[in-house]
Amino acid sequence: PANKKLLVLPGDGIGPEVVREVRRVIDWMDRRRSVTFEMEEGLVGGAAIDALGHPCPDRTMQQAERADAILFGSVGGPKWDSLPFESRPELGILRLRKDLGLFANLRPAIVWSPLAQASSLKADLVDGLDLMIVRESTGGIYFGEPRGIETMPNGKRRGFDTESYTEEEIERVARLAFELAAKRTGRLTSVEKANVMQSGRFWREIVTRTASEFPGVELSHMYADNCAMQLASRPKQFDVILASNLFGDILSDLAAAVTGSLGMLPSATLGAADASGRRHALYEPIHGSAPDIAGKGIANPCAQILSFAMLLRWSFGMDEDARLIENAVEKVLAGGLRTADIMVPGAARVGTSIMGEAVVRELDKLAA
Ligand code: NAD
Ligand code: IPM
Ligand code: K
Ligand code: MN
Repeated sequence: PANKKLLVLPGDGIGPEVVREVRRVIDWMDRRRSVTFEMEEGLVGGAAIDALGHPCPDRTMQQAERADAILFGSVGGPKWDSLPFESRPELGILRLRKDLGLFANLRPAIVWSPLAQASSLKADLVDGLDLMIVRESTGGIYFGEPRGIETMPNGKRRGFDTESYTEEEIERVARLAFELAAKRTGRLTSVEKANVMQSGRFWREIVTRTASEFPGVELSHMYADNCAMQLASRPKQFDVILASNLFGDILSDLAAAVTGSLGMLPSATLGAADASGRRHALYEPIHGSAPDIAGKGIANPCAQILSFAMLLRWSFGMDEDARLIENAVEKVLAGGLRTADIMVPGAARVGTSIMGEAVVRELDKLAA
């Protein structure tokens, strides 16, 4: 098969530690000659600030433009916390999303059976859970203008941001969510606060209008606060959840806790397809650089490995290989190996690299 151009951006903290484990999986695929990746590595976040003075240098953007898919780690950390707002490491991921037009952030939350015990909820409430959060990722309060910290005419200071969504921004992410729902169980829950926010009212209006293009999908609306409560108490009622940039960010961390750990959840962030069907896409775990455990070799690499599986499925149509990797991860968990974040009584606690090695061993067995 033709070479697939892959850009790897490990970033900061546990980012490079968990990306290293994906490399094992990529090496394994190379050995099997199932596919050849043309890999390039780039700088982003604090690592890019240290080396080149910018969290997302133009060089990285050029690499990203050329790539067929991007595997992203995580950015940020205490070392860069006192930098001015415009030069923080987090700007790295925000620029990639914005400048590549990656408007739809897909965050599946799946409870792997062996992990039901690790959930913050009772096992029967989550066993078999399989939901997909579609988070808008280039608009809303993350990018709205005006924003800033200023001194008002009365001498007092204020900080402010703007939540704003255009018709097109809502419509394109809604369409993607409807298409996904149509391929799943056909239920879509759109989340906003139409009761208090004008942008929320508008969101509901445009999503409702878009629904007429998808008669097979059952659309319901839910206020974001209620959705948080429902996720934390009866998560299995949901199939696809559609939310703004900010609400989607918060609800997906909540969904992670329900599935067991932030260390398990991958994501895909997709742009629009061009005439030839090519689209920019970035894959990353939903967790951050975890400064509290960075450098200790104990981070869970599963979210990063599963992000690579999503990359194979969404960017390269390699469903079979994606499923193989997912099955290998599930087998490792079922076999009783656990990183600290998903530890349960009776399991064997292991570090990042033992976990990665175990996934490759299971791949060997599954492919034999
Ligand atoms: P975080 O996701 O980094 O960590 C939250 C908690 O989850 C921590 O206790 C951490 O140890 C744990 N955790 C996260 N991933 C884990 C893994 N793979 N295995 C085991 N435990 C894991 O969130 P935070 O602490 O709020 O943020 C830390 C830094 O990361 C900040 O600078 C933040 O801005 C950044 N961040 C970046 C991204 C990204 O790169 N897309 C996402 C979220 C946060
Ligand atoms: C995420 C993170 C980012 C976000 C930050 C680091 C900009 O929390 O990817 O979920 O808020 O989108
Ligand atoms: K991340
Ligand atoms: Mn987040």
